[in-house]
Amino acid sequence: MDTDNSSPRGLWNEMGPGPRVLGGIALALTLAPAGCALPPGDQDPTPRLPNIVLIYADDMGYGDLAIQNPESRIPTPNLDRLASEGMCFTDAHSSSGICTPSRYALLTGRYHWREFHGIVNVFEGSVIAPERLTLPEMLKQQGYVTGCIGKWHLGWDWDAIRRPESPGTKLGASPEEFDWSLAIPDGPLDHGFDSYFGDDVPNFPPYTWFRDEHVLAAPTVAFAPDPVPAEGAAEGRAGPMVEGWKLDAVMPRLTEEVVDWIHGQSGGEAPFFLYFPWTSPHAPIVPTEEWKGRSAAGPYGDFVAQSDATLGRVLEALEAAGVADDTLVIFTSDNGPEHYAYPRVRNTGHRSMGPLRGLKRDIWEGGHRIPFLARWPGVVAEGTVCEALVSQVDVMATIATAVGFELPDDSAEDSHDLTPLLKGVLDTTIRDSLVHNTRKDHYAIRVGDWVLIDAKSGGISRVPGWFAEASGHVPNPHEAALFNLREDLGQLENLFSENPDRVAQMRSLLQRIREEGHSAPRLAD
Ligand SMILES: [Ca+2]
Repeated sequence: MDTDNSSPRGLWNEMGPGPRVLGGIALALTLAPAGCALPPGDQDPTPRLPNIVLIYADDMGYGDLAIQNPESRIPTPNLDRLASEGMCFTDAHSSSGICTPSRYALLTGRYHWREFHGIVNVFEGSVIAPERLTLPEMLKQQGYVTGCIGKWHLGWDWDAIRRPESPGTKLGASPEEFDWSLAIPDGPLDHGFDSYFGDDVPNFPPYTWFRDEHVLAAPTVAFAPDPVPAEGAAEGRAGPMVEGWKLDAVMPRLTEEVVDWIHGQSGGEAPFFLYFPWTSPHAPIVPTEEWKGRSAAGPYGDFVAQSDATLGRVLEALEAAGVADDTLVIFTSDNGPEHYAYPRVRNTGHRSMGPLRGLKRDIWEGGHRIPFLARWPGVVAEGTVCEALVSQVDVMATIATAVGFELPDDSAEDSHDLTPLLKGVLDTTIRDSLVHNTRKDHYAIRVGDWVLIDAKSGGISRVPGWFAEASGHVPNPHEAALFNLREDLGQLENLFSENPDRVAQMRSLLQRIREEGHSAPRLAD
């Protein structure tokens, strides 16, 4: 087959002799963007654009997957299966060590720290500017049906439904402060999704279901956790709640909605994009009765095992709908595990952080090196392990290539195209650098095997003394820390003082990336 290799849509062919379906996709792209009917007589039997399912776990650690932690105490058969049927990236990173910034970067292909650092707090507005191109907006332009089911946590325009007489308090708002009958703007539907179902943030008010831009039921009472979590705190912020709201009903309901949504796409003309950000295993740690005791890692382990079963339901639904072979499934997590991971090591022997140093919030590896799996039948070879440095920021440019979309210069400014890796060219370097950041003025940069923590410590989460001692942590006598991750994945041996030239180069590169406003290869001067 002949396609124009000079066009972005021919890129798949330039990558060499991939599986045949790739050529089919490239041809389909060249001939007809998705959603455009071909003229009579020109009907092409080649496959349409792939469906895309992006599953985003919340606070799931690198060591929570049995396939990358041989000592895991949690059964994760469906994650294991997804990895065995696709590619497991072992050096993949979220943009931040916390929720909102990582989600922003995933859905825009841009480092969060170019815009902000913190999370969207209770009743705060959107962090996505109206003109910012998002992943679902890009896919809608290519004819996709786009759905978001789960944890949004990128903000809404709450002021639009706030009653005029409201005192305007954000924290602990009473139910009377809002007119719950009104549409809430600037949420998922204003940033590229055709539909939304979820509870926005599982531990923030309002504790109620959202369907598109409305709440399904007005919250009328003050939050009280039910059930009280068996591990960790509920972490539920004060505010309005629907009477009878059950924290352990959230993941089961989201799972049912996702299964129904996938079946609803069956036989549809357009390809679909489903973004399924889980509320688990983030606190409140609330496995259902059915899942209690199913792991050897306590209630958290049970919650992860239950979440793994949710993944199984998604994979089953794709098969039942007859689309599993035409669907790219990506599974990843927004940041490392919460601080309950430290006592869990002592109590159960399970290491949610695996071999990594640090947890959620940290710029140590444990804060942002996360599980990352991709299954794409006919494109990604089964059972592949990819050790290349990649980021969730790269999802946007990668999918742009898959769907034949040419990214404008003012979008996805930090996104690198992972297509060669997915196609099995594993010895290529896609990323020669990656910036890690959670808090303002607290950065690290990765170059090859080296990571420079450009601060006294990579830690933000408090480390219990017993854990630090058992792990061999020692105080850093220097102003920064340099590690060779190939030889020292646990980040224990600081090579800062022995490598002044390398440190200077890495600092200089970090400064340049921060100042230039972009790092994507396609935007290089
Ligand atoms: Ca999170």
